[in-house]
Amino acid sequence: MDKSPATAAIKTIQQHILERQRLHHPEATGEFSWLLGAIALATKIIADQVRRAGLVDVLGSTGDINVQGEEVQILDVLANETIARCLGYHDNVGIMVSEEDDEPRILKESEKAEYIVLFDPVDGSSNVDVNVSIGTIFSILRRREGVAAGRVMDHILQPGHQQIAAGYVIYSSSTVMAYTTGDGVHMFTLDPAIGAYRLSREGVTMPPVGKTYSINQAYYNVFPDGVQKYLEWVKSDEAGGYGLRYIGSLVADFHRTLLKGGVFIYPPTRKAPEGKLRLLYEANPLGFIAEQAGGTATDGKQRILDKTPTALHERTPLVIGSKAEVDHVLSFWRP
Ligand code: AHM
Ligand code: MG
Repeated sequence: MDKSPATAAIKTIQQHILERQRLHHPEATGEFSWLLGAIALATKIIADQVRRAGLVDVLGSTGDINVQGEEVQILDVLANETIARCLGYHDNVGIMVSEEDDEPRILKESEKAEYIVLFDPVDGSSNVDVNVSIGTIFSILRRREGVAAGRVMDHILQPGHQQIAAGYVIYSSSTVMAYTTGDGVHMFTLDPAIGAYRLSREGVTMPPVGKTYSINQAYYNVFPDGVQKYLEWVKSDEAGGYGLRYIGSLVADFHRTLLKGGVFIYPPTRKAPEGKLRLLYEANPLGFIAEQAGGTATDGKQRILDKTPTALHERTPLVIGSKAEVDHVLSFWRP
């Protein structure tokens, strides 16, 4: 929107979703709008917990280690259960998959429960203890037709181009939700005074170039040769003056890249040959958003959205951002 926040028309996320649905899918029942509404509600509850971190008991670790070998934060558990409670009431959500759960949760067996919702409930959760931005990422798939009863994984392991919606929420100086259903990327800012997400940017586009690169440089020695070569080039006079920004919360690093342009890179390392980030809850949804905003996402070999997942918690290398900047990386690194 071009207008200043003071004069722009006020539109909530619910109004926006219904409006777009009426425009593009007049046949729709409205079920899908309810689902996005439930996700918005869950993230408002999480935002409230995050805002009061330090006052209520959400800081630190539970002492448990999750299925992926990572320390579970108290906020991870709270957020995961909040999402489950918000989605569980919806007849149309059949399966919930979370980075925090070992196995998918079957919420409803019926075929009418056609949606599968995948989450990273709190991305970058270890950062909450030090007041650094964190986020929630989600991806929505539709149940596949013709799958035999009980074959849950066949519904879940779909390539990213099958997503019917994806989005993220960043909990930061303000709380912002971005989502796409395949007709552009739209952003909403949570207005704490009225407890509603208000439209702040419609049809967001990622700048086609951007002189910022975002990578954990400390792993230089364990990156592949090609990535090391890119990192030498990007600092050279020839590259013409790039800046480095790395927050260590994917949502925050991605949000900046989306708005300002640039590239985010999490390559394979010697310790993590498939990279660290998860295909289903991180790379796919952000890849969908990047593409919808005119950017791109690859694992170095292929488009992220074309990868066929083989396991729930599968990891993938990720290069995501402005087209020209991703191409620069690929000109040095072709695994
Ligand atoms: P999480 O989802 O378990 O919090 O982990 C993913 C996070 C990303 O937010 C971030 O991009 C990455 O881990 C940072 O990893 P590293 O500390 O290796 O740079
Ligand atoms: Mg994460």
